[in-house]
Amino acid sequence: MHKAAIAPSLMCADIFNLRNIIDAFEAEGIESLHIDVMDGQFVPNFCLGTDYCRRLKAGTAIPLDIHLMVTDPAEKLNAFPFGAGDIVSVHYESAADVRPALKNVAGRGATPFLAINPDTPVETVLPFLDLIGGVLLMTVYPGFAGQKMVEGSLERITALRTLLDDAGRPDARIEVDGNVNYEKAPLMRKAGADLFVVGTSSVLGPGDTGENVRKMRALLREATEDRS
Ligand code: S6P
Ligand code: MG
Repeated sequence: MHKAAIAPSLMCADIFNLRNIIDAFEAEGIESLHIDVMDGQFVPNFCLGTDYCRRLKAGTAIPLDIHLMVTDPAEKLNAFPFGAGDIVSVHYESAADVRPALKNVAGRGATPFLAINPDTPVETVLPFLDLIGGVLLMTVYPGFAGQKMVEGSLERITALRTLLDDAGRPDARIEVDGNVNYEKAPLMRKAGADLFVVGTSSVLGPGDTGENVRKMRALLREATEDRS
């Protein structure tokens, strides 16, 4: 079992206070910064981009967790700065064949994850297991922060964990994204999630960012003890 890791979603961070927020994440040992990239085509919204990632790379050593919600990611990947230590997620639904994009990510030393939408069966990941370090399981429909978790998401995490273990990939991580609040995160952990994207529902919601991270860590620690 992997250590539970936290990836705050920076689309939810107040841009006028971003430096202080990143400082708090550094102080709390945050494992990665989740960057939502949207092209207005794969999802009906536009979001963070290449220059934003570049500025982050220059301003912090925290690795990036780039979540590409763009059509035909293989053609767009080269515009993004990433490398060893970073994770890049490519949506299964974003191209006829996402293998070239996953290979591009691995070729540049980063860890490719396959992202799947709430309606995509978890079995879809099986043919990609030779290429990926983990699966980004969407627990909301991609495009917007502040949504409610899609029903059945906890069962999907359990099913995916079993599938990965049975396929000989207990090392493959499960990342959950969407409505990861203080109540659901422990349940997601018990179901088998390892990497938690946190936004308006928890760490980047009301309250002190550092305290919020510590609260989330304590809950995940407790859930991990129950799971093992
Ligand atoms: C949604 C995006 C997510 C959100 C995150 C927000 O398309 O991929 O990463 O930013 O889910 O968190 P919350 O707590 O507002 O759902
Ligand atoms: Mg995301």
